[in-house]
Amino acid sequence: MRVGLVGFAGSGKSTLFELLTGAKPDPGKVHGGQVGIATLSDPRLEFLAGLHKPKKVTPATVELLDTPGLMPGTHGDNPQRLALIREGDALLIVLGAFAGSDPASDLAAFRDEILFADLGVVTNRAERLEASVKKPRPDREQQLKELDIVKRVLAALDAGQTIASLGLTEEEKKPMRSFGLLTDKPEVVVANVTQDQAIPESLLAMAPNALAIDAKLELELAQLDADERASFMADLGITDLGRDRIIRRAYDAVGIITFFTAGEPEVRGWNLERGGSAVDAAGKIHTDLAKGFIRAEVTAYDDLVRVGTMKEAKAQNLQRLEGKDYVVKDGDIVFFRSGL
Ligand SMILES: Nc1nc2c(ncn2[C@@H]2O[C@H](COP(=O)(O)OP(=O)(O)O)[C@@H](O)[C@H]2O)c(=O)[nH]1
Ligand SMILES: [Mg+2]
Repeated sequence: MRVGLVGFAGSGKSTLFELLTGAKPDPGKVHGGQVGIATLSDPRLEFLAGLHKPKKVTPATVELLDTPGLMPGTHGDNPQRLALIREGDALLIVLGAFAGSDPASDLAAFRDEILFADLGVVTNRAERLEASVKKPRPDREQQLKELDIVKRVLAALDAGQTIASLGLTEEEKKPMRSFGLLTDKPEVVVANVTQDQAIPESLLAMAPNALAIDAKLELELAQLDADERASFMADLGITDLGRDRIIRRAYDAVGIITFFTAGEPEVRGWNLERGGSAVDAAGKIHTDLAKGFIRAEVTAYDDLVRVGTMKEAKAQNLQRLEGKDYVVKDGDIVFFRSGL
């Protein structure tokens, strides 16, 4: 799972990148996109670690890509700059909401830029297909079908609508998947505010789920030791931090859930696409585990917390044996039985 930090230059992307990943932004790397790893802090992992006392605790992670950001004004080379994030699963749009910036108009301008960039890509594809279907060829039927969809997408983009808003099926989107269309990606909107500032109403009108963070202040807090941090937070009246909320929201936007494996060597959180099966989950750990899949022993996290121990969960028949097609739920603790 990869999430691109995007927005205009100077909005606070690199500050947020450092806060979320702990990696120093490297000006030499940002041009090609700097990758960092953010961990999902999860109280469930701590509970499981308390039970199993493992040698190692490994949280689920997400890859973040810091980008140079767009230049304000008319398009310019923004479509090329945006090409960096075509492979991402979601856009984390960072809007400056400090020092007189206007995050609502920046969001409008940003959305305009991604529409424009997609329009370029899709127009190209439409032109190629138009030329191609004039000739007799074995996949002409297929191409006609694709052209039909591409034309619908073009009409939507022309009218200022995103591809996501069209509600196309996965099957319909398939031929366009390799283009990494930006207006088809889920968005997480973050207003980079100064301290106690609220998100402007004008921004909430456009992005009701926008999150606020003071990236610079939180980065400064993150660099303090725990005691100092607690006392600064008390002085400033800060009760919770934006960092975890943003990572959690990125997971939800992409549609990723967490399942756990728990034992003495390691307690670990894993990412799985929502709706994924037990055998999909096994494949996240190792291809052999999926190939040799026999059964999954599954305990729901809430059941475990209620009864207190794995042993008790087993005694109360809360440890279920599930087959390949079982749809894994967020929080499931899974032990895979494999024949390989
Ligand atoms: N006042 C204020 N300045 C910030 C904040 N966040 C970032 N900055 C400053 O804005 C400038 C640009 O930040 P940076 O993270 O490099 O932006 P980027 O171009 O989007 O990567 C830097 O000088 C930051 O110190 C903030 O929350 N408040
Ligand atoms: Mg930067």
